[in-house]
Amino acid sequence: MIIGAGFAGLYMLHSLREQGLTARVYDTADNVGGVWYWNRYPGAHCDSEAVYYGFTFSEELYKGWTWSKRYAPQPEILDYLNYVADTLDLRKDIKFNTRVNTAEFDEEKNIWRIETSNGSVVTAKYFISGVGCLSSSNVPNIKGLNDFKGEWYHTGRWPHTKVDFTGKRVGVIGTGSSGMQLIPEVAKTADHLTVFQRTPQYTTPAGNRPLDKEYIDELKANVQQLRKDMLSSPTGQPFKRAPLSVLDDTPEAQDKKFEEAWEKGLPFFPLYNDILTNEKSNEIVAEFVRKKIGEVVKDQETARKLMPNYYFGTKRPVRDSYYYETFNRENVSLVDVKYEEPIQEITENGVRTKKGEYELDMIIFATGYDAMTGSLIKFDLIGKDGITLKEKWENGASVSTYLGIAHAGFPNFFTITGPESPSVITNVPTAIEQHVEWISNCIQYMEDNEIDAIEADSEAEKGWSAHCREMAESTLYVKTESWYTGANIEGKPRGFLIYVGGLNNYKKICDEVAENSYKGFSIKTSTKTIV
Ligand code: N01
Repeated sequence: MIIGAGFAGLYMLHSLREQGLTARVYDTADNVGGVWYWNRYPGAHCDSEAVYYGFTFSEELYKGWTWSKRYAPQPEILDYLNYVADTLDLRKDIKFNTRVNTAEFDEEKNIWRIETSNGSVVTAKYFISGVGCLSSSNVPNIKGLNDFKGEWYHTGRWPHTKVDFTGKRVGVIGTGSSGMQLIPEVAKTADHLTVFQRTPQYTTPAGNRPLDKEYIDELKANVQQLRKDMLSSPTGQPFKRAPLSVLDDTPEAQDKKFEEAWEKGLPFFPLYNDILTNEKSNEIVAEFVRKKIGEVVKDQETARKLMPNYYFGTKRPVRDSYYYETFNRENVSLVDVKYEEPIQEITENGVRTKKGEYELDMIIFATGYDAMTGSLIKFDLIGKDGITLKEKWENGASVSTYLGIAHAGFPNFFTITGPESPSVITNVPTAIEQHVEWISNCIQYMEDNEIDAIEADSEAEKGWSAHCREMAESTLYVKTESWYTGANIEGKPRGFLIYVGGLNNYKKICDEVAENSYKGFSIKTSTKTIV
């Protein structure tokens, strides 16, 4: 039993079926796609390069699909996932429009009993979450939203019908990846766009462009090599970081490299190896981007408001298409709701800040997600002794997992790209492939050895969580408030629930655990428990 019909759920279903098992996926949507089903806002793109943003486990599947652009727009990614579902004939085992309400482990029988929104109760030996890290939308609790007479939307729950901005006064709250992709699109047709910014973001140009046929053909001819390179890289993409500190270069050489990356739309991180670990190196990159904002944005007061003052890349770095340029348009204005005029309430007619009311016909919340844990504690997931995952994690205050895949107290339950795995700081489909294959192998091992239940040990879990924290502490990530640390959600306990040691190293650790007869797990057969 699998929840979620996005990248994770689709591959998990295929993989288990290939093993000869019976598997079902449940999803609340009426079609496949996961986040790419819900995130239909104008401008939505993936900022991982399209040629790497897909499955490589099957050469035929890879060769049968051709991406049109370097960074794929959302409709194309959704088409791709439909192509995957059709090619692998997955739909017959997916129940759409169905929410999992409760899942409870039966210790005597070693099965999961799952209740769904359509009233059915199903049982399964294995229960697998493919809900993703960013699927629980966050609409902030701002006083008065119910009184607003205009239209309002959240980017992560965008309607399937066209939303027309023409001639309207639109307000966008939030300037993360979603807001920065949406804002240039809204500005094209809105009468006026007001951007309510709490924290400015660093972004560098995406340089999106059509892909050459020769380039795609070459990748298709070498899928196995591509797959190897992606799985053996820290980020799940076949890039190498230059073995060089920013400080090893002269200011002229640094500037030349950054200028070239900016002009060509190349990512900054592969240029040096210490941008996220060395404060001085980071500040040089940050200052370069601030200088660029000052050059691109004509009104210097607006430019000043757009300049971030925290470590570059410690909030999820964004790649944009004409974001800063959009603030040169006559019909766009920027409101700083952090320092200058905090939002006080939403009124019938718009948004009231400390300085006054902004009349609006439409409000768009680009305010992100209760990330990493939100979707996993939204439903009643009840493990041994009647303890829910939410209780175990003390509502998020003490999240702890084994490898981000398994959970003490929750036998035969697995999370694909769960908290404390590399997940969101890698190319997610690659991380998903690694997880799905590890889980499939684990299940095969259980079936081959007539194992009834496998459960992470508390001590192994504690060790893994401590290791994750230690790795995170060695980076600058933990020094910035972001959704990575839970700071975007009011009242959410802080933590850093991502393994930052690289997908390549993480894969080695997971493989070693499996090779050592699932070290750190307790294994239960019908006759004995092996620790
Ligand atoms: O969400 P976010 P997102 N009042 O949390 C602001 C992935 N993604 O949907 O920074 C006012 O990043 C908040 O302010 P602050 C990607 O991993 C990928 O944009 O918390 N403002 C911030 O500016 C990404 O990182 C793609 O101070 C409020 C914004 O809302 C992740 O999804 C595309 C507020 C939220 O930014 C989430 O991105 C899109 C309030 N009460 C998304 N509450 C790709 O290209 C929040 N904010 C792959």
